[in-house]
This record gives sequence, structure tokens and C-alpha cells, in this order.
Amino acid sequence: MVQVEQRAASAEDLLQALISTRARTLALVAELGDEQLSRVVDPLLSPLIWDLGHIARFEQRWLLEDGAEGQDDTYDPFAHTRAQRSGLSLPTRDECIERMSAVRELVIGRFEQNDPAVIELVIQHEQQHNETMLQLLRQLEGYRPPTALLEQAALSALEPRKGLRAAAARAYRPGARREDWIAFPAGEYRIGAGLGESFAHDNEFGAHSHPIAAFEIAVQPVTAGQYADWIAAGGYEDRTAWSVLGWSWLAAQGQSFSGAPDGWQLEGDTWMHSGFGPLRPVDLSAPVCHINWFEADAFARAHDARLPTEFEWEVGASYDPRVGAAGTARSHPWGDTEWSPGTANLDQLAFGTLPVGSLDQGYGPVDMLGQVWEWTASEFAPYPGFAPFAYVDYSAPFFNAGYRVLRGGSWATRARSVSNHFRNWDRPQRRQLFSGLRLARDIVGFGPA
Ligand code: AVJ
Ligand code: FE
Repeated sequence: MVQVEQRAASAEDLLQALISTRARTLALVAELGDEQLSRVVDPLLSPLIWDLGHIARFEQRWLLEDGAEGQDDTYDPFAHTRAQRSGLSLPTRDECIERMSAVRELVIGRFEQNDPAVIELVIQHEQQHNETMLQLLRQLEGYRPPTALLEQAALSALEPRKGLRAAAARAYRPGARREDWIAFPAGEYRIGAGLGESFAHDNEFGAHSHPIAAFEIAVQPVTAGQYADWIAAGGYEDRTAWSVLGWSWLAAQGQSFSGAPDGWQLEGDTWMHSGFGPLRPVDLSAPVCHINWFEADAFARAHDARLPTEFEWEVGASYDPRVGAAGTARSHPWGDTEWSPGTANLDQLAFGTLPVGSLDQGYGPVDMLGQVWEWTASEFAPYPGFAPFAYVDYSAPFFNAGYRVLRGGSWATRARSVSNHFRNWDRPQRRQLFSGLRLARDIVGFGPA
């Protein structure tokens, strides 16, 4: 087994995380039957039962076997596209859950024999599939947050603390040139995860110095209200705002396309949506969600701005005015400590976005972690010195293949599996993920401090 030198959690913490991660996976589907678990809801997403079987298969492969794919390719994501997976012979709900527990029992039996970093990979893999499952659950007719999870949410301190965050942002903006932006001088910034820090995926290593020209980044993500204003102003008809590929994506959408984020529909002059609850007005004060890269890019251009590069985004998230712009190594916007419910809208239990800046998260831009994934200008590509870690197909097959990087996690991301250096990626036309944007701009003539 590959050994990677990184600070691993204690055995006790890993065991606890395996158990609580499984509890969450099962809680999400607790109220669903065989028909819903095997239903094709969106050709871009696997039937839920495939995700469940794949979670168990992945755990078996990495923690019970030697990491080889094995004979049966039912749960090999490269062997069957998501659209094809409903045609596979998949288990019933009971069979699948039985299989998941059988694997888990064996894993616990030989817990000490595995590399902690690989156990962490397995935990994070299951958590990542939770988010994919939530992408489907949003679209599953009649799905509501399970009672047990709502009770858990009520117990946690996930209470929006409106106003507090915005005040903090105002108090700490030494580099800011304007109310709504935070400026960074040109310089060499530290990007990526270093060995000896907390867990990171292969594509986040290693920490390296990256030259960045002067830029400014928006204090908050673009809200649904700002996006609705752009739609009303004719954003989807204004060809000049769109990239060539974006405009052809738009032209290829059928007559029924509403010219709005995925799931939005007009009722009178109110934008409504329905995931995880009844049809209700979109919260205009929350970040816009379910837009693709083309839409994010067009919105930015229409506002005399652009998407940040993933490096600018990482600098913005790590910003600490107390140490200046160079102090950009922090793992989370609030510091190097773990997430807790008041720090960011992560970990799923909000079952949606909150008004921007509701939670007290750090010193710089608000809502960098949680709420919505933020599209960046960057294509997914390896960092200098990239080496695949353990799961060779985690990142490498997706490099330089037209995927765009998203940063920061969404409300549907488990807190353990995201940080300032975490990199997600998807195709520029995809809208099923919990994705929005934040603006950035060049600054001319703002040199090293
Ligand atoms: C990192 C979210 C892009 O879902 O394709 C899950 C995560 N990799 N199983 C994906 C993943 C293998 C991956 N993303
Ligand atoms: Fe997977």
C-alpha cells in the first residue's frame, strides 16, 4: 500500500468518522424504497442504489483488498457511464445495505492494518458520494429532508447570525479599495497543501509558490437577487456577454429552457424553485445556485469582471489581515481549526443556501467555504510535481480534459472533505451541482506591498 506522509487523524477519530459518515449516508435515503433508489432521475446522475453499492465496493477495494479494481466491474465508474448504470444488474435496497454492513464489519475487524491516509480517502469518498446523491435527491419528486436529519439540524448550532459577519468583514479590510472588494497586491503566494498538514488529495499537493498579478475579489458570492436582476436586464439575450462556447451551449437548449438557473421557474414575476421542499420563492439574498460555468462566466463579463482563477480564490479564502497578504497558508477561512456549525454553511443539514454572510466565518471574503461551490476560470490541471496517491484514477484521468475547477464546497458538502486547498471539477455545461460564483477583477498598477 502506498504510504503518504501526511498528518493523519488518530485511529479513534478515523473509526468515529467511518461510523458517522455511514450513518449520514443511510439517513439521507432512510425514507426511500426500492423504486426510488433505482429510479433514473437525471441521465447525468447514477441511480442512488449504484452510489450505495459503489461506496461499499470502494471500501472493500481499498481497505480489504489490495486496491485492484477486481473482476466484477458493476461499480467501476470508468466501465459504465452514469446514464448506463440503470441497465446494470443492481441489488435491492436490503441486499445493498446488507453488503455495505458486511464490508464494514470486516474493515473494523482489521482496522489497525490499514494506512490511516487510505482510511481517510475512503471516508472522504463516501462523503463525496453523499453530495452526488443530494444532487439527485434535489430532483427526486416529493423528497423531503428526512425527519432524523432535521432533528439533528435543530440540535446543532446552525443558526444564521445575520449582520455579524458583515460587520466583521468591514472591520478587517486593510487592503480593500472599495466596500465590496478585497484587493491583493501582485506577488508570490503559497498555493496547495503541504506534507505534514491535514489530509489532502493527490491533486492538492504539493504546496508551491505561485506568482499572481494584482487582483481584487468580491467580498461575497453573487446572490440570487443580483442574478435575477441580470436575467431581467436581458443577460441571456446579450450575446456580447457570452463566450463562443457558452453562446452555443445556450443556443442548443430547447424551447422549454427558461434562461435561468436550473430549477428556477417564474410565477408572475417571482422566481420559484422546489428542491427539498414545496415550490417556494427563491431566496434572493442567498448565493445563486445551479448555474454552469458558461453562465457564471457570462454574468461576470456582463459586470465588468471575470471569474477568479483557482489560485486567486485560494488566496482570498486564506486571507488573514493580521499577517498580511503573504499569510495564506491557513486550511480554512477561520484558521486551522475544524469546522463547527457557526463557521460556514457546510455539512448538509441546512438543506439549502442561507442569506450571504449569515455565518461568522473568518476575516476576509465571506462564504468562501460552504453555501455554493464557486466556479473558477481555471482548467483542472496538475500542480508541479504531481504524483498520484493510492487511487490513481482519482484525479489524473481528468487533468487537461476540459474540466473547470470549483472551490469552497457547498451546503451539501461534508465539512471534513473540504478546505481552502480542496479542488473540485466538472464540465462547464453542468448545472446539477450546487454551483454559483464570485467575481474577481484585475487591478492595474498595484504592485508588491
Ligand atoms: C471530486 C467530485 C469530481 O464525483 O467525480 C467520487 C469525486 N471520485 N468517486 C466525482 C469522486 C470518485 C469526484 N469529484
Ligand atoms: Fe466514487
